[in-house]
Amino acid sequence: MKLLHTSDWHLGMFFRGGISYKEDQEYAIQKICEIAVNEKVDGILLAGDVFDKSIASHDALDTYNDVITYICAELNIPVYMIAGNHDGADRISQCSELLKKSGLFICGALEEKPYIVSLNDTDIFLLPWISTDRVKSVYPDEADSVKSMEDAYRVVLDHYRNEFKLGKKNILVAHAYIINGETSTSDKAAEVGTATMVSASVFDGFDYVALGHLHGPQKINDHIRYSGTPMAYSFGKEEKQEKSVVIIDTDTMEQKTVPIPQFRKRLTLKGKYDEIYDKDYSRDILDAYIKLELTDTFVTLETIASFREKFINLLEVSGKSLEREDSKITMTIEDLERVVTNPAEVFVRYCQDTMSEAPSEHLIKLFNDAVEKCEKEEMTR
Ligand SMILES: [Mn+2]
Repeated sequence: MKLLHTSDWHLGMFFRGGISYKEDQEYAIQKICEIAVNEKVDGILLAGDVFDKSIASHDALDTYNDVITYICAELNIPVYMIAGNHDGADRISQCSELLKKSGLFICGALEEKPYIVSLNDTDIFLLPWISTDRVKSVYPDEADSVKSMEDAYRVVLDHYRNEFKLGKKNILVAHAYIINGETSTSDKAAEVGTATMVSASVFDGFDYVALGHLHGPQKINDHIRYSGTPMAYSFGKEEKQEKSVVIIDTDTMEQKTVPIPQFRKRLTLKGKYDEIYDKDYSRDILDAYIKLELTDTFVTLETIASFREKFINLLEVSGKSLEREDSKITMTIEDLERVVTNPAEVFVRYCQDTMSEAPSEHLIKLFNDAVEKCEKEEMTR
């Protein structure tokens, strides 16, 4: 039997309130479906953070509905899914008993009875994101021994391991932060703190552990992998990661990764203003999610506005700061859009840019009064 492991779709994610990744996500997930078909997999393991927010947006639900229905009903490939720390555990598991009949297996919150789907030669164990509090309340008799996340995983997984059957392969789908796992900028916002770290040994005994949580694809040991996100969600390390899924053959327990083609590139361009502005770039770079690092230029709203004409998906610009000679500042498209609708902020930026000084409260008040007066005159005209 063959299984495909993916995670951290983060449906509904936006770039800091601005640009939606819907188009990119749908493209990447479509590619994952193509890989599933080409590889003739018998199931898809979706290891949490399906959504970006616990109360998923309309757009996110829209994509989820289309994609999951397509996989389960059109492709006839079952999906084995758990809630990650970003998902609303109770929300995503609505009607989960009913949905099993359609090939959608969802484990929302931890329950006392381990969630197991028994297939021919393989048992799939679903373990959602857990907290120490949840584990204490589900297993009150063992609450005293749960002092850390590590303890919590040991308690829960001992219950799971008690269900191992002779001659069966045991595959676990979980959402956890393993010590020494490599983080990316986009999962820093997630609950990646030392308090939630666990050692790889808590998963001992399972033939394969399909993990979600960290966004870079990585192999922890022969039995444990993070599939990573379907697309890059941050600059830096993630630009260089080749996003992929893992294909697991349960007969041989062989694993291989298959790259996921991307709708847009994501990259950082570093150099002098003129060099970057005058250079001819290929279409895929002009369309890419871009971060500019200008080495010789002050970052102003004008800088962003002018480069945005060249790079339509420019997200961030960093360069020299007017306020402090020795430091760098980074501005985002969101900053630009916010100031367009807030005249006082444009005024403050203007003073900073031209006079190297922020205006006083008094000056800002005078400016706001003047704007208000103009707006009134405009209305009575
Ligand atoms: Mn995540």
